[in-house]
Amino acid sequence: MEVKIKQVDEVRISRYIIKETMEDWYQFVDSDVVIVGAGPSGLTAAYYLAKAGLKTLLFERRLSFGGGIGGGAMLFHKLVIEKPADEILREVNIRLKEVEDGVYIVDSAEFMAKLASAAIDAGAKIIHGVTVDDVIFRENPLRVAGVAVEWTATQMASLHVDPIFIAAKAVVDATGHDAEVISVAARKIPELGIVIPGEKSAYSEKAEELVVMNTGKVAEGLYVTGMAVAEVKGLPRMGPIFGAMVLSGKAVAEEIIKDVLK
Ligand code: 48F
Repeated sequence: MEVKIKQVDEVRISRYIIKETMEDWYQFVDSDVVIVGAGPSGLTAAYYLAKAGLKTLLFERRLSFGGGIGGGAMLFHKLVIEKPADEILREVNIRLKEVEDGVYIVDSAEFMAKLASAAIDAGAKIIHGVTVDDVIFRENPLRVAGVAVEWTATQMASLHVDPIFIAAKAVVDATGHDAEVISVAARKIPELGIVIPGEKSAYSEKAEELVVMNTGKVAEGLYVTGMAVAEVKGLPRMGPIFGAMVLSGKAVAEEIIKDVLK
């Protein structure tokens, strides 16, 4: 097959990549919202926040989307979603199979891809390979004012490299079971008065509602969503049913939209 391909030399390839990357970092160094973690709750929050017009930056430690979605249940590639979370999935064109009244099965690859795509299309900036390892705080009033970030690769190599900082009006811990951001804030800023009881064992029916009900602000400027809620509020886990994750992502977005735009 004969094909005429535009010729681009290595210097131009490198220059374009460096320039465009730095423009993104420069623009987002002062964001409305920083979300930590591209699992189901973080991606859903990013979608609704960006859709509301907030400058939304999401950092994901890995080079992939979806957090726990991709692993499904014991690597089986289907997950359970229940009413009313199905409305959020339908909004981003994820197909569902109803297996009983109000209970649906979703394909994990489709779930990850379409949720991430919707967040990006809404205007959220997602940067992979970056780990949030600390927060910025301010006094009078006491608040969380942003995050400290480092390349995941730098951390994995145990190199002693200082981070850079990103300012934000709201920081969202969507890091899943370990609630990494709030754990750091609780340890390093005791004045915030955050005590972390830790997640309880599985009780799926109860856990779904409890996680959504307890989603939201934990300190000025600091919010929690998804499984991090269970860790921070001492709630049971629920396993491979994901309704609460997307409902929690939407709930945290709604609270931040009110707080930031007031
Ligand atoms: O774990 P994860 O999917 O969090 P979630 O949105 O959803 C939980 C469910 O997947 C599942 C469950 C539901 O029943 O139990 O576990 O609460 O996604 C968390 C994402 O955050 C990234 C991590 O790689 C994952 O993709 N992450 C964690 N810590 C950091 C981080 C960090 N410090 N910096 C950047 N990314």
